Amino acid sequence: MRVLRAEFVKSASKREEWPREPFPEVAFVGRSNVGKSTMINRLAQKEGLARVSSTPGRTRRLNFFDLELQAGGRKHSIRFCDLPGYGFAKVSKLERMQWAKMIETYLRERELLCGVVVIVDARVGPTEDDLQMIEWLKATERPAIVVATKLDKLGKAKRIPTVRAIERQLSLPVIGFSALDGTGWEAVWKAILAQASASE
Ligand SMILES: Nc1nc2c(ncn2[C@@H]2O[C@H](COP(=O)(O)OP(=O)(O)OP(=O)(O)O)[C@@H](O)[C@H]2O)c(=O)[nH]1
Ligand SMILES: [Mg+2]
Repeated sequence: MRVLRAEFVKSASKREEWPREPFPEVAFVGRSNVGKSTMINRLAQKEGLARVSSTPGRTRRLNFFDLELQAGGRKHSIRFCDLPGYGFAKVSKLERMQWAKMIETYLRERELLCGVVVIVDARVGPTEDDLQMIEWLKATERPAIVVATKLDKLGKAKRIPTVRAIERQLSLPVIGFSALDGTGWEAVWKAILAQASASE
């Protein structure tokens, strides 16, 4: 499995701005600062592709990326969508409602969307917002790929048991990931490709 190409396409807030080429699309959702943009950069093997910030709540629009992956003897075109994080306290209620609306409209109406990567912090486990997102995706029949990230911040002996505990809590498979050391890179890509292939 090899990434051949990864590039930023555009930022969008309104539906009219969503890219039109019919590539299978995968969205990345999760709490603000959980590591969505960093995960995209790591999967794409391209530092600085998606903007990473030490200030939470920086991603305020939908950011689209086009990738080409070599896997299983063929090339796959896949589009990523980096969504603004939820649960960030330091913004006004109005702004939070606008974000929620933007995310919900996208997740509900984006026809090319074939999977949603829900990212949780391995050290924290699923928050109330994460649980709501997972329930909501289930109700709208959007397939969720749950990934527990920042695994490198846990002691080695705690990593697998922590991922298993989150699986039990959610009754869903969970992939352990670290953008720092690359744990889970292949597993996340495999899950994404499986969703993309199922939608073809
Ligand atoms: N140690 C470690 N740090 C990580 C990992 N992933 C992300 N980070 C750090 O977490 C912080 C937030 O990462 P971002 O990728 O900007 O998070 P985000 O979810 O895109 O945040 P918003 O766009 O604000 O919603 C940055 O300081 C990253 O370097 C990881 O796997 N391990
Ligand atoms: Mg981000």
